[in-house]
Amino acid sequence: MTYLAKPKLHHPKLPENALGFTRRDYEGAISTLCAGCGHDSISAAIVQACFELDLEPHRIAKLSGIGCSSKTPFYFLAQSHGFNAVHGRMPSVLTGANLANRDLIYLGVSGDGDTASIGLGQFAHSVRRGVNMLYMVENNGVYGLTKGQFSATSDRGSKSKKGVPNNEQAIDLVSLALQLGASYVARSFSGDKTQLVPLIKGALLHKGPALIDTISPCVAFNNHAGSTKSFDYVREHNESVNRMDVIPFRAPITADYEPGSVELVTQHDGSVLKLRKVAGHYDPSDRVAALNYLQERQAEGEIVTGLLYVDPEADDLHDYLNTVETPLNRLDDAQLVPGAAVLDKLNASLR
Ligand SMILES: Cc1ncc(C[n+]2csc(CCOP(=O)(O)OP(=O)(O)O)c2C)c(N)n1
Ligand code: SF4
Ligand SMILES: [Mg+2]
Repeated sequence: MTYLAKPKLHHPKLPENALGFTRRDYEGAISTLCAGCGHDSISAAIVQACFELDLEPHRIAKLSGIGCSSKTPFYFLAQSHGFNAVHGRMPSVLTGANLANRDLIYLGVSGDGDTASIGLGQFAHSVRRGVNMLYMVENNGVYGLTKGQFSATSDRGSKSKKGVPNNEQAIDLVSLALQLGASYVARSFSGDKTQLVPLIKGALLHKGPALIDTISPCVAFNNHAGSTKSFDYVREHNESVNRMDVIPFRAPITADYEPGSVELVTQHDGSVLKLRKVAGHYDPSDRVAALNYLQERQAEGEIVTGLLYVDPEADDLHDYLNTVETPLNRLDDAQLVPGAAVLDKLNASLR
């Protein structure tokens, strides 16, 4: 694939993070997506989140499938590991990479077609297996790359650009991820960077399968009146349950809030999710209540956004498999092939 590299020059006064990197060091090539595409805003949010978290780019692995959304990893984190898989097959490649090297931060980027149509099985199994990752869906309700066919997340009754209604039931990826056992589940909107950046930061620091379903309007094929994934429709129906700040483990927590109005969730690495409640008494620690709430609000035509569920104590695939702390790709031959005596002992223990 050809792409245009961004010029390396930047303003000398551009802020640096704790590693001495500027935001530019987290960027990628110049985007070739349509001007105004929601996916570009998500790329910008990922750049900002990684810059603010002081992440070392070589510690991140970004993987994707096929689609306009899956092209976006070319446009951020140019210094990170990357793999562009086959349509709908990103989750299994990510699972394999994660098993081989548990030390990297895994960022899977996908589209609604890539995830909810051809890749539905792969998505489901990666989540239920507990793969430690941020699975980012850039959800526009259409197959953008192949010119705007309805995808499986397109709402029933939503109209195509030419006025044809979608009669099929939509798959709600947030509800699905909750049912499958995801331990960090959020929905956001590409047009709301203030909400999206902290959600990405929290998910990157989370241990376990994290899903962010980000509604990301396709300006070429799904941004008209009659679409439920257009900028106007999402702005009008967006109901945020909370607003989040992320406090990395080394930063002190300042009490600049009224008691009871903010909930602090400490994650396994010591980072703190500071949740400012917006909608009544929404409780992001209750999986069943989250599912019910989503169904109720959806029936009222609302699009619920925010951090919908988090289990800060979640285990991941490596815990389930009881793998060693050392990444498997760093074990030497003697550790990988312990010999006949060890095998005999193991067999004897199973008799
Ligand atoms: C096996 C296979 N089947 C079909 C296609 C054609 N195809 C390419 S992208 C795409 C859909 C992309 O939709 P989505 O994942 O929602 O991404 P978007 O372009 O909307 O961001 C399809 C059907 C393909 N590349 N490979
Ligand atoms: S076709 Fe749609 S999804 Fe693809 S780049 Fe253009 S606006 Fe974005
Ligand atoms: Mg799509």
